[in-house]
Parts: sequence; C-alpha cells; structure tokens
Amino acid sequence: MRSALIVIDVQNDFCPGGALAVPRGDEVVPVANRLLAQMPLSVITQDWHPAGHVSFASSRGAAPYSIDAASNPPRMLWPDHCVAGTRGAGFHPLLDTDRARLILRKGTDLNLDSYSAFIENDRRTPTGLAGWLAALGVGSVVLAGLATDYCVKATALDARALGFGVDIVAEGVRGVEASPGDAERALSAMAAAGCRILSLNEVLR
Ligand code: VGL
Ligand code: ZN
Repeated sequence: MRSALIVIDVQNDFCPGGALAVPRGDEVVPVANRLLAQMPLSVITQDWHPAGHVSFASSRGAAPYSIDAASNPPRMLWPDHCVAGTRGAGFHPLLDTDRARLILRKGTDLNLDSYSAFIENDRRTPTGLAGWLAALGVGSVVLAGLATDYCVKATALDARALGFGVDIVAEGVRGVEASPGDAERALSAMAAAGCRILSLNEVLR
C-alpha cells in the first residue's frame, strides 16, 4: 500500500508575525520541503475561512483565545485568520507547494469550523480526502505542519479512525500552546491512538 504525505496549514497566519502565530511555526518549512521532495504523493491543506467565520472571536464579540462555553463541545475562539484570498491565508513563501498533487481547502463554510483534513468539526461533513486517498491505493499517511494541538491532532486521530497508518514527523510540527504543554499532550493522544511519532530521518529512511 502506498503512503502519502499530508502537509497541514503551513500558512502565513500560522507563522511568526501572522494573525494566529504558532511559536516557531516557520521552522516546519524546511522539514516539509524535505518530505515534499522525497515523497511521491503529497497533499497540502489550507485553512480558508470566509470573513466573519464562526471560529473567529470577533464574530461573537468575544476575546481571541477565549472559550465559547455555549457551544457543545466548548471550543476555542480564534483571532481572525486565514481569510480566503488574503496574504495571511497564503502559504509560507518558502513552502514548495509545486510538489503537491492536491491542495485541499477546509473551513470554507461560514458556520462550520474544520480542524481535520478529513472531517469538518460537525463530525459529519467529509472533505473528500479519505476517498481521494483510497482511490489512489493509499494505506498510510505521513503528517507534518501546523498546529500540533489542533489541525495536526485532529487529522491524525481521524486518519487512524478511518484505518490509515499514521506517522507524525516530530521536527515537522509545532503547537499553538494556548496552554503550555498542549503540544506534548496532543502528541501523547496521537501516540495512544496508534500514531507513530518519528524523526525526519526515520521517515525518510
Ligand atoms: C488551526 C486553529 C484554527 C490549525 C486552524 O491549523 O491548527 N488552528 N484554525
Ligand atoms: Zn482556522
């Protein structure tokens, strides 16, 4: 069975200086590029929200990084980020996007957030990625990108639930860390779900 690379949300708004900056998020770029150069089948995802998106604190009159306790389950409200067509939604300028076979946009529905590359946060709406991978005979995925504690984790857990083998590239992910330790806890949750946490060299070997 073939393996595919999924590079998650390596976008300007998630890098230092961006609207929802992930500390040292830009450090995943050279790792992602090494993987993109080596792996024959790659998908790149792009968080891509309409203005006024449901996940934005501004659309609820709330403070960024506060919790919306009214939603079930309670969810984090974010600064406005990755608004479709803006520079912040663009990929990091050094990411080798030319190598990708598929660029998958997610979070495009005004009223639906989407962390996972496979299923939107309503847990019912598929993005189509699982079928695309299955049609190409892919049985396992390698993940790198942003952020460890949100989109990488959600993608990894869904991939496992859908039956894919999952390898996470340790140097190729960084966390938001809204609470310190979130990234480490996310990696533990992924490992507990059967994901392997590997170094870049282990993955490329
Ligand atoms: C992400 C928060 C909001 C991510 C996307 O890519 O991890 N996090 N939207
Ligand atoms: Zn988002």
